[in-house]
Amino acid sequence: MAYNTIQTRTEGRVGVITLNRPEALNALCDELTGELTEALAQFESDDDIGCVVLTGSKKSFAAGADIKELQGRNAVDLYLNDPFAKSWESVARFRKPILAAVSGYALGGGCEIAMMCDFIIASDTAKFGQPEINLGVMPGAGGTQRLPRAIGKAKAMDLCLTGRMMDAEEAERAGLVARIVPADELLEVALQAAETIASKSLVVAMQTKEAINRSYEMTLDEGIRWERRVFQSQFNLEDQKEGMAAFAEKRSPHFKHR
Ligand code: DAK
Repeated sequence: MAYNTIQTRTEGRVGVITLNRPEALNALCDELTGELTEALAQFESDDDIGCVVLTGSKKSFAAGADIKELQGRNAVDLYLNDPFAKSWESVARFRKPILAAVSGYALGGGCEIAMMCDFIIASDTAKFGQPEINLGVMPGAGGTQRLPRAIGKAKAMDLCLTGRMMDAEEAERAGLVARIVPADELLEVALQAAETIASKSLVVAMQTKEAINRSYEMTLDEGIRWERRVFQSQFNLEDQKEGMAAFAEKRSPHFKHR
């Protein structure tokens, strides 16, 4: 499929989506978020894909929503049409595992989209921030909600109120990113992680992702009860029989994703 603002490819069971608007540091214009939504839908419905990597360029993962497009919008238009809900949230709603491989700027909506992914692998050049306050608005795609859950109230307040950027080391210390790697190795490491995930049972990987995400929505008691029910149901999977048999027979498992 040919896109104007993103590129897609597959590497084995991994789908790679590269944001590609270098002239605007991958600012998230409507066309880009529309294409991203379409690409995610394709990968979600493709049985041969077990994990997706979302990445940008060396200089910028995404420098936020496209400010030049945004500036003409008004509150009634945004409220009635709620344009971003349909496209941006396709990342948060994506059911298969999805990693963000972030190099350079992940600002505003760029940081928010990275946080919608299951985890972030950052290059040592990555810079995260929610600078919307400099534009006279606040984060609008989850920044005030996902950021404090990821890094705690103090740092989330600091970033959202001052608009300052946080480098990769600070982001890792704060718990926003899972790993930091040298910029030249970012894609390779992200692909390795994605290939590892894609080699597991897709059903179990999706249920694991769902369970961890549910932990943000449920009490501990309800979450643990829900986890147990899903765990029990996994003993109906061919992949559970195969995984445990393979261990006992000292061989690698061959999962069928059922
Ligand atoms: N939008 C549009 N163009 C952008 C852009 C952006 N966010 N960021 C950079 N560009 C463009 C620049 O205008 C410039 O274009 P030309 O002037 O060459 O035509 C080109 O990319 C290169 O940028 P710079 O010349 O500025 O490059 P520098 O290296 O000097 O600076 C920078 C890099 C990342 C520090 C700087 O570009 C910058 O501060 N960019 C803006 C970062 C920012 O404020 N991001 C937050 C955007 S607001 C919503 C939900 C969510 C949102 C909105 C609504 N709803 C639910 C309704 C999200 C809002 C945001 O993300």
